[in-house]
Amino acid sequence: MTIINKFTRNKMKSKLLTITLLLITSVCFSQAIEIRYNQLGYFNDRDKIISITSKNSFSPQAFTVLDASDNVVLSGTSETVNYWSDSQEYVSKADISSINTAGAYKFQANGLEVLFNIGTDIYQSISDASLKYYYYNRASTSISATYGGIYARSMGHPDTNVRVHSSAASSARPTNTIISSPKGWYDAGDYNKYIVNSGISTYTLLAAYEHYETYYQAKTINIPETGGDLPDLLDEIKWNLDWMLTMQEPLDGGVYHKLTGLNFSGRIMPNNYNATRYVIKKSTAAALNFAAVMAMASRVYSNYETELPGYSTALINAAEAAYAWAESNPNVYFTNPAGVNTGQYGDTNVTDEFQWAAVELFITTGNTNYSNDINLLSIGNGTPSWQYTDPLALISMLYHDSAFSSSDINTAKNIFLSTADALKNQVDNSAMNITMGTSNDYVWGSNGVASNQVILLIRAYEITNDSSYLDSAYVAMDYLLGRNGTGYCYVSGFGDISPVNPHHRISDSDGVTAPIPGMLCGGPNPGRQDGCSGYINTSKAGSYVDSWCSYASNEVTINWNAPLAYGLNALNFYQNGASLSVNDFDLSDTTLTVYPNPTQGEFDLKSTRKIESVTVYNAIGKIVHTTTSSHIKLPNIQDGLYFLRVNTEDNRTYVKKLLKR
Ligand code: G3I
Ligand code: 9MR
Repeated sequence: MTIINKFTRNKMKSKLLTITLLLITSVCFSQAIEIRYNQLGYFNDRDKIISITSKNSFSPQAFTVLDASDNVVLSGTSETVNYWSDSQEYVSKADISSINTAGAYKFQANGLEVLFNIGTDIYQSISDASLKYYYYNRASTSISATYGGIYARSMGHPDTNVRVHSSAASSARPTNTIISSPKGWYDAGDYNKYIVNSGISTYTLLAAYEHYETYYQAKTINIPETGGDLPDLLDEIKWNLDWMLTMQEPLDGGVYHKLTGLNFSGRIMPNNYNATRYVIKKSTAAALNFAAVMAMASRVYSNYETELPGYSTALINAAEAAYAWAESNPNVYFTNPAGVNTGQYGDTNVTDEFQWAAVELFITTGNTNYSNDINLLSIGNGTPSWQYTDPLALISMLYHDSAFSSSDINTAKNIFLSTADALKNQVDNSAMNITMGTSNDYVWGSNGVASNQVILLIRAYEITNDSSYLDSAYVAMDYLLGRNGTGYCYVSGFGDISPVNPHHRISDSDGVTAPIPGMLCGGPNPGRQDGCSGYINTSKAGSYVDSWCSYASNEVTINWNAPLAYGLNALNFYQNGASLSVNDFDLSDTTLTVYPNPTQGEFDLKSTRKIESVTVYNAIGKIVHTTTSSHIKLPNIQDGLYFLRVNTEDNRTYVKKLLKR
């Protein structure tokens, strides 16, 4: 009896132990599984991927998607589990692309639930915020509550009293000469201004404008210049161009590498920073970045000669002088002079900067001196960065293809597409379905890499018309917004979990709990050069920590936000009016007239050709009306800018601007 009792007790004990173990295992197991998703949501009629991840291998998971009324709209099982070495995790894909009705949804798997949206406007406010960041990062101005809300602050750095550092001295400007070098954007979390990094950042924003002009003509971001003569984005870019222009020494055309104090400042607001600031040493890289950006800006602002008389000419003159300086000083590589400890942005290979500047100068001037300097064989593929600008040359060439011979364009296309193809393949076939990981992508500022890869896919779509590139670009953007190795949406103020302690001095010291929204943090960086504690893990895609301490993974900069802004706005544009491509515009056509224009809603089209159909688009490219009549009544459309696409019987297409007010 005793034995039986003992036996029974032991049996019960072991049963209890088994149940406990099972429970522990299942709890651990369920906790070990995570759902990684685009926390901003998914677009109607685009691919929608949710990734189920775990440190341990697991079986494909049953999942359910419910709508806002808890009706099951989709249930299924996730796909084959694959190992993703970059985050040292196992991943299984849940494809929910078949849901195409806008609304709020729940995704459930393994006892977990996440909420997400589907719609057409999911990137509306984040795309605005990604641009507004530049306003918040302006030097030499206060931010008023009208434009900055709770982020209003006093003016920092007038920069009207800047000294020429001994490393930058010339006979015309000896050491300690005082020059004025106001405006510009602070580079990042620090308060310094660096020409090289301004180069790619300003290029990327100018490219966004050049490639999607109609979209940006209508985009307002509530800055002091809003409502003025220029589109907001061009006003914002001009704030930085005006500063860059002051960095050129007028006599010789050389360009100072940076404007900084001798050291990084403490954790203070910009108006409390009183250290002397210097322009420091000219460099070839600075001259060439400057030349490329000024040349490009000259052609973009040439459309605003009435509003800014002489500006475009001043820009191209500055570009040519800087290029000439670089040709005479081809290998002045920048390193910090003794006693200067701010960011270096050093580069000992400027072949790519030369090519980029030559391309931009040739496109703008048509001068064969510049095309003679273009050597396509020296231009490489890959993802652009502040240090590697060949891809920028390719992007500009391929956009302005008519300026080049068809054989050069073919060569450029092949180089460019070799990268885009690798990225597309990575989206299709990597365990996580993202672009990252084809080369050394997890560097300081890896989120800048991921954002630039989205641009490459978008441009590949534009130059080939192959929509599979665009499809990949939409999926690739998920990485920055939550479907990644950490589960963070890396843009401050957006998503369910996003950086709250970015290495951004203003956000750190302004007394407002929430960081300035719309800032993309640097992202995973296994180099972990800041030595901070708290990194999520040490894997390539997991080396991230949301702490002030971590300038190597959690700083924000103008060169990472620019490709984010380009990508978000471009994807927004394609979603809401893909058929309106800027290449379609012929605003100069005079055989077609629209009157009255501005209109109150009723207007006529007159043409020497027979009009077959008319499509009316709003400013973001969304169709608001189609008709075959040339007398159009739209009294109920909102005031603002519209575009009319007019097809004539002889198969011509014209696009006209229309202002309703
Ligand atoms: O050039 C080498 C390359 O040859 C080598 O293969 C590779 C191996 O990792 O390293 C390359 O150098 C890296 C360099 O960036 C160029 O990519 C360094 O390791 C890396 O530490 C360096 O990081 C830069 C960082 O400053 C430190 O200099 C970042 O790209 C750059 O974005 C960052 O910029 C700072 C500014 O200095 C100051 N303002 C804030 C800004 C953002 O944190
Ligand atoms: O704050 C600085 C950041 O903007 C730079 O990107 C980073 C790397 O150059 O350096 C940061 O400053 C740190 C300095 O290098 C070392 N001491 C701590 C500083 C941050 O608090």
